[in-house]
Amino acid sequence: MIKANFEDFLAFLKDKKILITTHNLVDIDGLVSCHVLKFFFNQYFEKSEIFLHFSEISKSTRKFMAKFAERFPSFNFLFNKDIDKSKIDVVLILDTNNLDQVGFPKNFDMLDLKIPIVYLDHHHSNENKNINVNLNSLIFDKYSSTAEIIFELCKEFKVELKDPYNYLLISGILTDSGFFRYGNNDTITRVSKLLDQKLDIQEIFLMLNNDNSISEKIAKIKGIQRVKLIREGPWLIGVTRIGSYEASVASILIKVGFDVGIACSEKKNEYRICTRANKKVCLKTGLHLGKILEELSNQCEGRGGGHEGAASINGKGALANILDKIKEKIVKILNK
Ligand SMILES: [Mn+2]
Repeated sequence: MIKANFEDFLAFLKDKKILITTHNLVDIDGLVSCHVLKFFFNQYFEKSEIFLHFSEISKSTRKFMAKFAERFPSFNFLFNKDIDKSKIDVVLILDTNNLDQVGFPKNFDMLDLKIPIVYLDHHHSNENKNINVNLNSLIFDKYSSTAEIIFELCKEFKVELKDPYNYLLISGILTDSGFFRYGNNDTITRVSKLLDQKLDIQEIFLMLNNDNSISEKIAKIKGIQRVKLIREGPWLIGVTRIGSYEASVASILIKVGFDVGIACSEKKNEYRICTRANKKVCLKTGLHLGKILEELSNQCEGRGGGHEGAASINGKGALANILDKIKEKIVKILNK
């Protein structure tokens, strides 16, 4: 099944000028998938014209790139900043299937382009409201990373990967599978096959080790020192205040053992609140932090939203008011 999909995908792309890109705030899976796919096309197609574009690259991805460059100094992370849209036959979007999440090059308004769009992604695809979606898209939500789909493509069509590319794929798989936590047996098998080329997994762990700055470490420690515990039956909610790094602090609360973590900061007349919840509390109670914060942002001068287990809100005015409302809503859902 998947082989037939790959064949259609490649037949469609053959002899086309391809722009490869991924979602904004490029993560490691998006980055490595684009680079390895470009390499694959260059090997597989006799002649190919491949362009690569990234919008904003996330901070942790940039840290990874710097460490990777130390290990493989000759590896080239370059990409095309400005692209002449008249030179592109097809846009290939990796690691997302939502056009809203993609940052295109300047003057590249997808809405007025007739260029077909092909997705290669591992996220669940919602009802396709996107324009121009080509049927040869490869969207497999059983994979824990896009890098794994690229790995299968290289394996199936016997394109051999050199060390840097193997390192890249493993890094993408490890980060997106949460170091196998969200993966399955196939995830582990694929990484094992990639490691067969005598790669050292400890070296990759080090590259992926995201050292925090001293100020972020202090924010996390203070966040833990100041946390207030609210117990609602079997659920533990942690609420804390810090000066910055709200998102990291809210995440650390979950790691420590809270089911819901709320980290707030207040500067002058502005506040920012980041919330996190673990999978279990969301599944068992129907808690959706993104919906709660989006709803509240309509009632106050704020902007908020996010996913079920990770959401934030920024606004003006008194932090205490909005914080009480958030706690109230969460507690109500946990007690349902
Ligand atoms: Mn991904």
